[in-house]
Amino acid sequence: MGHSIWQAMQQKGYSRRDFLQFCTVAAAAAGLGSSAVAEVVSAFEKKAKPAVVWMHFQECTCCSESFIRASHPIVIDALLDVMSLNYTETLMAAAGFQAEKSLKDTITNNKGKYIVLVEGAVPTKDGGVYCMIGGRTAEEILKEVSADAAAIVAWGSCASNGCIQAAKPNPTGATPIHKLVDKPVINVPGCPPIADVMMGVVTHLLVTGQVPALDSLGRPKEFYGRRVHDTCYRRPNYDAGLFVESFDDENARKGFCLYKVGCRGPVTYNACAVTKWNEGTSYPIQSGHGCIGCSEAGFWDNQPFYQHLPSFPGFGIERTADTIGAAVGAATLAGVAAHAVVTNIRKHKVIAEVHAEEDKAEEKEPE
Ligand code: FSX
Ligand code: SF4
Ligand code: F3S
Repeated sequence: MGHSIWQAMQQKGYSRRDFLQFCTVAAAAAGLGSSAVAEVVSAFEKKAKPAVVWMHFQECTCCSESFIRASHPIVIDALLDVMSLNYTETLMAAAGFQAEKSLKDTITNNKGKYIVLVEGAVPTKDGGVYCMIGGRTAEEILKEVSADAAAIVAWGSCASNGCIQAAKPNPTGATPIHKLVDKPVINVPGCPPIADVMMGVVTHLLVTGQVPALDSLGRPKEFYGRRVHDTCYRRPNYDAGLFVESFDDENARKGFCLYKVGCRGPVTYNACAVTKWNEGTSYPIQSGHGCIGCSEAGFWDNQPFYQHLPSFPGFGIERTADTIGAAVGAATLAGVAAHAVVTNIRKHKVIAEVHAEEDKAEEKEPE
């Protein structure tokens, strides 16, 4: 402690240019405009490295794997340095008593100032025996590290809503962390969460020293304010009633909407269609697979994944979608259609024409 973020970066051999680049990306990731860069530079020149502990409970470590693959390696590198990541089972060099001491020292010497990042759910059945570290239960450790934390972040669906561990019949009593600590928790769901979203959340905490705006489920609004469906590039197909009926059919080849083969985009709040994965390369739907709703609570229990579920909990658009699909298929619609349906049919026609053109072009192409 004592070092500013800029000093810490200098010690690591970063140039002033690297530092400024880091500040620019950090400002953007934190949801601040470019006018805030100077402010961020000034803050990072003065701000002491915040102490951070990163806990691992019932999980697969993909959240960590995701985090270290954010689009800006320099930011992740710098973040891992500037955060003073004092305890994380998977990345730290220390082991055994030395590691436990580091955790204890961090939370006692930085009361009210340190950040807790939690990966994984916490088992509460049978005295918590299903996840123990250093002879203590995950629940005991979580409560201890959370008591004097400045902020608590739940990484991934496991920590946010229980995920696969909590799937029926939830044999270990896996519980999301917000149910176990009596403080607000920033939930960053997704199995795993998107690297750039994780980076954005951590950066926001570092830059502003404040919790980002959250929705009623404790999720940062900036990233979880819209459904995958709202920003999906296949949405015009959905609106036009153009659906994939089974994988590998002609419609799948044409990139139609995956709703009928199980896509949960309409009930899933996540930034996948905007931020995308692997440095903005793609996301499940873009690679031909419907969204399985991995950022929504209880998604493992809402199976089968490849079936479009009329009884899907809270699914308000189901009827609309089916009506559109049926309407487009019917030839006798003229005159009775509402404006929306007319629009959809018009879109359907345009898209059908485009595809007919494509088919013609393909036919003409020499073998
Ligand atoms: Fe859970 Fe993290 Fe799923 Fe894994 O570790 S959100 S199991 S992909 O990623 O906690
Ligand atoms: Fe995209 Fe799925 Fe919505 Fe279709 S149902 S538009 S594939 S999110
Ligand atoms: Fe998960 Fe759906 Fe995104 S499955 S990764 S929320 S597209």
